[in-house]
Amino acid sequence: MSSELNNFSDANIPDGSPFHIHLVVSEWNLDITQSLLKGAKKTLIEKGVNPKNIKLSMVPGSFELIYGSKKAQEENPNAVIAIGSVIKGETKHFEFICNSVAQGIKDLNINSKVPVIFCVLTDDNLNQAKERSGGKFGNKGEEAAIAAIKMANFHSKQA
Ligand code: DLZ
Repeated sequence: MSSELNNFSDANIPDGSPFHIHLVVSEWNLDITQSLLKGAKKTLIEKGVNPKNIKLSMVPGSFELIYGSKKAQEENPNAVIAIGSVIKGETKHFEFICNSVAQGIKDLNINSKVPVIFCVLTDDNLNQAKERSGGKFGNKGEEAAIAAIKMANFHSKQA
């Protein structure tokens, strides 16, 4: 879980064994999202989550992470992780997708008790995406897994 720019504390990570985590993964830029998924799953299991309690749903692109995460919330897991990779092109599509996904996932967090973790890379180019999905800046999927366990624990204490 190391990254030069990692601001998460490794300390006080709760035991993941009670938790059910639902991963929603975009197929767009699949090499990147598969690496993020691998990092997230590995970390969840290392922190005690039972592999049987990790559910995976695929969606076509990052824009669909909003709907996919909403459907995942309805199954009442302890947390959802939305995994995507948006890479800047020559048009404004990048801004529309990034803003929509960030806003959409923010809205899901406001409107449901089930936390949704934002694991969507928004990079200028493929190299930047590689650096953050298992390269020199670590794997943001691993960080998302830690965030999911911490938020699942937070939720269980509020209930
Ligand atoms: C259309 C599109 C483009 C141009 N770029 C990306 C991208 O970099 N990453 C990503 O996850 N998805 C992209 N998409 C697809 C949209 O997210 C969405 O799947 C389509 O617009 C259909 O709603």
